[in-house]
Amino acid sequence: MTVEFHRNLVGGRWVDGDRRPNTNPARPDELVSEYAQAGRETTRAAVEAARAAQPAWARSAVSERMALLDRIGVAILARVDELAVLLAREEGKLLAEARGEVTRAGQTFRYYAHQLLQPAGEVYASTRPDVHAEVRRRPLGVVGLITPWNYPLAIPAWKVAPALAYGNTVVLKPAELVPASAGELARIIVDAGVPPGVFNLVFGPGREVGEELLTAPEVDGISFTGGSTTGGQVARQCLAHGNKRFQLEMGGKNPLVVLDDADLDVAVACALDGSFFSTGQRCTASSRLIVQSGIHDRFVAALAEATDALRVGDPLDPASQLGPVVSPEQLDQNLDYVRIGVAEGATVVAGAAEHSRAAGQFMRPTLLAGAGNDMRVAREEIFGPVSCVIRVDDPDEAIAVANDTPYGLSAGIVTTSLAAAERFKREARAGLVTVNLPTAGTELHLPFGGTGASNHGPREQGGYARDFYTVPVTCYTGW
Ligand code: TXE
Repeated sequence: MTVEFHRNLVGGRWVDGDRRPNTNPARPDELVSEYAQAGRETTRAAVEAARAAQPAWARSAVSERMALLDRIGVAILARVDELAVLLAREEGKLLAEARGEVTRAGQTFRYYAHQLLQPAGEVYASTRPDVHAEVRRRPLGVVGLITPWNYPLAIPAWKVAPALAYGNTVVLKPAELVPASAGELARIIVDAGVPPGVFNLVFGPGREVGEELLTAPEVDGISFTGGSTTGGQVARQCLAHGNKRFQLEMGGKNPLVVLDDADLDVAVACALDGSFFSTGQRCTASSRLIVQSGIHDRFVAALAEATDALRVGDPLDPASQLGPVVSPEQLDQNLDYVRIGVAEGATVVAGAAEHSRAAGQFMRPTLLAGAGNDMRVAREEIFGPVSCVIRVDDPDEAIAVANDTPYGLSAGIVTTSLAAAERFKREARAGLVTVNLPTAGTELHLPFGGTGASNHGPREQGGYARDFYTVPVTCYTGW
């Protein structure tokens, strides 16, 4: 396979930098691609190019922006198979999941092309005679988009597409672990005819390249997805440097409640998917399984059996059900958490308490039973294939435990009671609530985001994305 070299994109030019390798987590010796790391200077040049291009892009015809976004979406959809293999090789998710992600990215661009035909503002009755009152939207301006490694194409797509649609210019900084998907996206955007400077791409570490975006006076807003600690740093920098608008999508410690009246098969299927699919590397993963005592033992036995039956292997092998952990550091973190859980009194009922180095970055999905909600494994985001079971006595306790977390992204319940489901939708403190479905799995036209430590700022995705990427302007006209 040819090894592509991805460069930074600055003002329509491909810009070199220190050459860095991008490896395959399933086979760490295999080079997937190389990329040019940007320094502060290249990042500044990207910001300046975005600033220079912004006024003309904001004035461009809606038909021009629609056509560009549609061409980008069509180009992504035409290359689903090829881009999915690349994504699976650099991030480690299963080929089927990677195909789904690439398809989602293409559809997202097409969706925002059509969103531009939605009403662009609101007209109000004025309380004064001979006055016309309206609310218009103008673009936020130059936006810095900082993205994590777990959705290398979908997350950049759901930030870049609305940003461009609503007349902003963009500097995208993807995570260092997944440069190839972002590099291919940039090529597609250029080939689709984006004007120079409207879309820019810079590769490199958060501490250097990311911080340059946070501190640059020409940047009006930052949309960030990543860990909560990093999110806090992003917020502080944005406030200190020009009071930039910021939007943070961060971690989760998502509960899945299983009540005594649940269908056992549905409960096990939801827990298995939510806890372990995508190697547990989803911010919407179910990492706390809160199970009522009447169904508890049957549930744990059935889930442990299903967990042990999962086939962990190369993402390109269609027989695999779980790919590798994304990096050696993330693997160490996951294994540490298993040890911490056991030391705190939980029991490993599926998966391996010990990990063999011969397994490389492949980790058995691990289920911890007998956990308490005050244990570190129940409070901190692990971001790997590790889930814990917490036993509760009744629905009141289940909801109290579900809500006892600093996070609030996603929360699920498995029940056959309509009343219990309705109560959960009302009382669960989360931005996403699921009933008889895994806590992960969302749709592109609906808002996505959480509460508490999971989120700051307006929702992403769907029509709600406009709230971040535009500024409402209230206009009064008299005559
Ligand atoms: O995330 P980071 P990482 C969680 C998960 C994981 C942990 C670390 O728990 O174990 O975060 O993963 C950029 N200024 N999530 O290291 O560090 C960074 O380069 C500006 C949850 O990938 O938060 C990358 O592009 N930018 C999450 C992006 O921020 C900075 C998904 C995210 O990096 C920066 C991924 C700085 N000071 C990880 N430091 C989710 N919930 O979706 C880093 N970056």
